[in-house]
Amino acid sequence: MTAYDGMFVDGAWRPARGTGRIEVENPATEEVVASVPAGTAEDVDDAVRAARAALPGWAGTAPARRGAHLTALADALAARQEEIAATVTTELGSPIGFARRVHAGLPVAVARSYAELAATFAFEERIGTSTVLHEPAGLVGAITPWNYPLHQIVAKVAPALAAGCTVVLKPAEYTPLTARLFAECVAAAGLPAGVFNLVTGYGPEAGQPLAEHPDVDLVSFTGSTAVGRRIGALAGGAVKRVALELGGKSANVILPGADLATAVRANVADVVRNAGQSCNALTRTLVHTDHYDEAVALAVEAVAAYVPGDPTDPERRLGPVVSARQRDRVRELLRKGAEEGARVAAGGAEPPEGLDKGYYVRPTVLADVTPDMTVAREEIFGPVLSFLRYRDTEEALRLANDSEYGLSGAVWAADRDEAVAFARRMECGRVDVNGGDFNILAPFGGWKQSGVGRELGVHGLLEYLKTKSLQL
Ligand code: TXE
Repeated sequence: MTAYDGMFVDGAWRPARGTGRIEVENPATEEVVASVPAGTAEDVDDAVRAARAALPGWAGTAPARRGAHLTALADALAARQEEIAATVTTELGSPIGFARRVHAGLPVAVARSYAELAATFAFEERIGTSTVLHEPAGLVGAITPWNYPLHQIVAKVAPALAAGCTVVLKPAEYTPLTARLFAECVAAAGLPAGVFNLVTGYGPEAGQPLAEHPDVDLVSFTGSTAVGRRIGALAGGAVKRVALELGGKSANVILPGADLATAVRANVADVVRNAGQSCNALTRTLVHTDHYDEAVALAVEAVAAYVPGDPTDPERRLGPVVSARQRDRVRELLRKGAEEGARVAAGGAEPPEGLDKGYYVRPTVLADVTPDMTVAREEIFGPVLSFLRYRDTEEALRLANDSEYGLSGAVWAADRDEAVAFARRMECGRVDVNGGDFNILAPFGGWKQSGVGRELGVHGLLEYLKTKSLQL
């Protein structure tokens, strides 16, 4: 067990103000593997002061030069990819293969995309007789969750730095070790002191003071809808910019004539990925009543291939969920689903066999789910698919859009034009048509209760800029 000290403030590790600690648990073994300081409002104050002092210099740095710094940061992250992957596996429980490819690999690509955008974006443009300036929004308070510990950080910090903002980050209490590695990469890349600062801590003690801080110009939050609403209210009261990336209950619509086996297998892979802890997971599968039984049978067959177990095994595709709390939450929702009449076609709330340690959940297929059931409405954040049936395409669309959330969705059809026409009518921020790759330059963000603002690509950059128009 390693006890880490310090907050990364003003370009160096400095002692925390308080004595509180966060214990970091390995969800596969239930062992405490490390501890980090639990920050308080005083640590947040120090970090905000450093970020404020660094702001004029960084905002005044030529964008191409900021881009060069981001390239150095991407290189530093790439150099430590293996260590990052191992750390994510230890504190999140992600299977190591997925951790290498996605948790460690994706952020490098995102950081590089912002290095390029910093150099190529038109920070000044002409609109008719006016010159429009896109200026840094200021000091950013970033609050991130644990489900993609590094990606969530980079998806906020990289565009903020590209825009010329300075940042104070409060990462999730479950995954502070990855955040510390990120800070070490910032230092290794030689970014100017104070441009990026890290305060580890719990939400109410460190996150809230950051969101409330009068010297923070913009709060960017990813996490639960409950906390997001609270942060949105705080920001609204202070007339402060805010970006919120919250939960989802995304629909996967399989239209009649689509390749059922491909669509169902892809759906299972999508929901089991990261043990179901993805905000854009396609957790509601909508199938025509004529193909419903076959689709459920295909899903039951597909989930059998995902055997939960040791995430350090390179062949493993399903590890534990992040915490005892998350496991209990998933199990409780599964119990509720069964109580409300859903049929457990595979998996279920009982612990998986042969695993006496670790926060494992069985990959689960729920059939006969109706739109009013809790499992069809609430985000479960576990490896659970809910199958709903529809009788015609209009009903499929109604069901797909019958959610308080609107983060993402998917549609499958034999005819691409039919799929695109359906996708255009879905109420969400992103739709995968017949599969579709994860494009890191396309905007990511929610409609309805899934949030406000966008991440990734140029839309993610605009979030961290404010405009001024000069009438000439
Ligand atoms: O989230 P929290 P939790 C969903 C998912 C999951 C549920 C609960 O359904 O089961 O949320 O997860 C910080 N002021 N998502 O409890 O608490 C906290 O320290 C300021 C979806 O872990 O919202 C952490 O850094 N900050 C999601 C961050 O908020 C506060 C990803 C997120 O934690 C705070 C994660 C406060 N009062 C969970 N309270 C997604 N959209 O991807 C907490 N925090």
